[in-house]
Amino acid sequence: MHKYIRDILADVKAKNAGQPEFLQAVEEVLVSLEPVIKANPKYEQNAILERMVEPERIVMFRVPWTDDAGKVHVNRGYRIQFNGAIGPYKGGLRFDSTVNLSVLKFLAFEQVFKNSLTTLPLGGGKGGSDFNPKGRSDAEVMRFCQSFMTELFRHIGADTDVPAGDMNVGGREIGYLFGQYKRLTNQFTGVLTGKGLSFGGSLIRPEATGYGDVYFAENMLATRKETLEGKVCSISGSGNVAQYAAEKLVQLGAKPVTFSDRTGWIYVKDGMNQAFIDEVKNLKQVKRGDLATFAKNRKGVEFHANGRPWVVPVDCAFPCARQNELDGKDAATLLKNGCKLVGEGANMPSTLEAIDAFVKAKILYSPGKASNAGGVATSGLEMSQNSERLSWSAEEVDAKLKGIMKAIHDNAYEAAAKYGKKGNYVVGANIAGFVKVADAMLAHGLV
Ligand code: NDP
Ligand code: 2IT
Repeated sequence: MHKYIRDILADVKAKNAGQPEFLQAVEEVLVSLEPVIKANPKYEQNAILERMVEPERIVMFRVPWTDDAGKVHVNRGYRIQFNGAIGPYKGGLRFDSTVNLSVLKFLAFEQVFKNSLTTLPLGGGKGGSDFNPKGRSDAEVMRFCQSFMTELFRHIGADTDVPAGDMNVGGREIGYLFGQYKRLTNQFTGVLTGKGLSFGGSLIRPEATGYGDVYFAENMLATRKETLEGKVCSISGSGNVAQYAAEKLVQLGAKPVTFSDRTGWIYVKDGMNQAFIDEVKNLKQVKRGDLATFAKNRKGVEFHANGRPWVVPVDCAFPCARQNELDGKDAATLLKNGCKLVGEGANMPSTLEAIDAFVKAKILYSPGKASNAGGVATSGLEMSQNSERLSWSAEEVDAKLKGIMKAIHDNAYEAAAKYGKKGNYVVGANIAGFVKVADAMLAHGLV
């Protein structure tokens, strides 16, 4: 390993002990930057890596709120403004009991490279809270969101930092957050994306991450003169990204056979159709229910309380739930069963060991920061529409999304080929994302 990279990694480990997710994300990126660091001494001379692994700013705050019984709760809120070299900070908010500084720092770090890949002028950020909306009433979620925004509003803005949704933050939460921002500032601006259509949201934003993930897979398959037609596909998760990945797969003639959630996973041997996916959308978006209950007495649907969907033999796998949900053992099972493509919809769903196995096996493997970038890219399109006070048709947005996913694919493919790693999308995505941000930082001087 190049000495500069080795030294920075050691330094990051020493300074961020106790942040395993963040260290994992940094290691994955830094190790793959070796060829570009070697070829360009200017990055080391200007301490670009030292600056890139240090967030520009982290805000942590108290979020007090009352439940429906009048009991007071206190959660912790965060916003990490990681790198603003190429645009306003941009990235989602995650509400989940598993949220901590390590998880949000890994997500914000990944977001910097992802947003650079989108071809749009977006810096990287992430935020959220250890609050879990599951099992809470709408009124409780509203009071939490209002309290959260009462601190967050002073740190964000349409040209400063533009949050959006992530795990457990969807249209309902964005609506409450937007309402409180508007009330506090008396301004109607594009300060959040993923908004409702009646107040500045973009058509196709809810679909964009899942659709984009599948468009990216199509582009990868095209390099081997293949298509998705007839391919059996497993999907993990059953939330926003998973639902629309399944929908696009069905539209393109593939056969999605699994979904998962916190209660377990389902296997639909004959493949899902649109009506089935609509039922899952209703289950998750409206009823806020679980797959265990949903699968009960349902013909053609097997429910498994234990294990993961990766045991099912498939042509393609789409991890769309959470970080580290696919480990070395799962990767070996997928490969043994003939899986030819893994297209990450979630952020960092594969462990370093799993990534290594996919790269070694030379299957088509796309890291989340490339293949799930369609969500934030469409958030960028929402920001453009808000700025020009116009809204584009679904066809227009979808066409732009498709074009962006192809551009991300081609840029990553070419960057890998340029450095002798043809077909390695990990190296390609990291290098293509890195160079644009690094060069902007050099141009800005030491800031
Ligand atoms: P949702 O909250 O809509 O869905 C998350 C899904 O993952 C749910 O089905 C959830 O189960 C499941 N899940 C979460 N934690 C666990 C766990 N510990 N064990 C088993 N299942 C779990 O989130 P999104 O679909 O928005 O996000 C999914 C992933 O995609 C995340 O990694 C996110 O960062 C990433 N992503 C999202 C983007 C977006 O635009 N939304 C953009 C790019 C990446 P349950 O239903 O039981 O809660
Ligand atoms: O991880 C992600 O890219 C997101 N959660 C979407 C961020 C956004 O600003 O749309």
